[in-house]
Amino acid sequence: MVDQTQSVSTENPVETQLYIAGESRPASAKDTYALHNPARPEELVGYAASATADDVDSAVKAAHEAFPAWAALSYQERAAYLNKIADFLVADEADVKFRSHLFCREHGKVLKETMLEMSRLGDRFRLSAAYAERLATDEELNGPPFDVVITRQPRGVAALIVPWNWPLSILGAKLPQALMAGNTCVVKPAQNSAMAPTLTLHKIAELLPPGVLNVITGSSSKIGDSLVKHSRIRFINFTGSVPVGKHIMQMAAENLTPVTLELGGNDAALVLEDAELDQGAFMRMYLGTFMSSGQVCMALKRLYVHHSRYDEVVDGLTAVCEKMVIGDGLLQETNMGPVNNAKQLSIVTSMVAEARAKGAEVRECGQVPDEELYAKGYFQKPTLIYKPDQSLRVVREEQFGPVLPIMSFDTDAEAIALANDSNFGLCSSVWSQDKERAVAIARQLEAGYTYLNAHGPTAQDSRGPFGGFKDSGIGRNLGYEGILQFQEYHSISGPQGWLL
Ligand code: TAP
Repeated sequence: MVDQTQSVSTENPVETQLYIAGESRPASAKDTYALHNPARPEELVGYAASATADDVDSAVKAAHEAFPAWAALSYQERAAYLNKIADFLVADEADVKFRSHLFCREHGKVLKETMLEMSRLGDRFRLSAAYAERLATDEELNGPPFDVVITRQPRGVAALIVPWNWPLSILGAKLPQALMAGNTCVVKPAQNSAMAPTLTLHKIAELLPPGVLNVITGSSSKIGDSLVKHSRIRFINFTGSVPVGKHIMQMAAENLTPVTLELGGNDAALVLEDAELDQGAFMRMYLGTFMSSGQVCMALKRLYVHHSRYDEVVDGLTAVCEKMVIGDGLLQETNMGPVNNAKQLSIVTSMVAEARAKGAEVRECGQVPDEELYAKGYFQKPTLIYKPDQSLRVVREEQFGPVLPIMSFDTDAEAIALANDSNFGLCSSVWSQDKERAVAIARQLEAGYTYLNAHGPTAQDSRGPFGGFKDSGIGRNLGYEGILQFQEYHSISGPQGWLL
């Protein structure tokens, strides 16, 4: 187990284990893999356990055995567990500091964001618990011909698969909901940001009956399919890329296991000619785009501005980007850290290179206090691409990095068509001072969530179901609906007067 009193430093690499059947344990083959700091790729941060297919089987069996007792609890009883977890997650200041520093060093994001993710996870536990009374109420239909009670039951063992980019917030969009619904869980964090999420999951699991929450880490190529195809898995909730989402759906088809898939996005923001464009608006655009170095599924990824306001938006947003300090996320003055890994960085830089080669104007903004660090780490400055052709990859594909193409439009109808001209449909935003016009446009956008005069994680309300149209996925997380996905409907009907 990790000694929480030690500092997170190169001399003290952290080591995280699996959590199965109420116990922290090494992988059965005793294997681990190393994680490095994306700001300083040569710097070792620690080792995570590298699970085997046998470990997956043990985790699923433990969850299966714990299921009947957990499912038999009332919603109020499960809500009490969830509220206790929410309190406990932030109770120990030294431990929160330890986990957020570790998170920062293994992931690259700035410290403020790691703290935001930690508190958001607790908030989402509390929110799920608050639905206890509503969940306990069955729907009733009076006859004739029959009286019907529509009840719901938990599905069983749920596999929760989490990506590296916003692992704690995303965990908060599926784990509390799965538990509240009465499921037991096996969670698989992503390889590239496994340790802080795993330590956080261990804390949560310790507060639950053994087997209710199990955690496996390691390479998806070794354990992914064993988890997804396991015959005792009754539901899969996956967040990640489109190709892996499709693969999981194919694997799940073997057992007809239902899936929720939250995949990528290529969110459009539409700035109308009547938008209020003050400093606050430019700051919200900046955060909506560049938070977590743009590695956010719901980030603003295509900015469409009415031609009459185009120069104003370019000037305002460029000015904000120029002030940002790029560097080590652990330093107070840093506004934006590195991209999480070399592969992601090369995807981003190749899109920028293509835009340059095809004649688009590219501006890399921001201040770099430590050029040596910048040269070695996986960094990309906040990058704005002015009026790129709509056919460029940086417009058509998800960048998942700190790059934003800015285009113009003439009419509302053109703006709506441009926003919807994408394989993705996760989020979108409309910026206007006319609320009726903004809402009317929002209703025509093919997206699971539309923000008004804002965009991205800081503008999101966790009570609204979240997920996407088209390639952005299937199903919804968060909100009341996010709990219902973890349950099966069960109708009970009888002669009039029997049930109601
Ligand atoms: P992926 O490569 O798809 O990985 C996501 C998770 O799936 C990781 O835990 C990964 O484990 C696991 N995985 C990979 N192959 C698997 C398999 N065969 N069976 C079971 N699990 C498997 O995505 P990523 O690179 O981590 O994240 C970036 C992508 O996720 C972006 O496209 C982004 O848009 C999307 N994303 C979407 C959302 C929403 S809400 N729609 C939110 C965040 C991210 P390993 O790490 O071991 O490979």
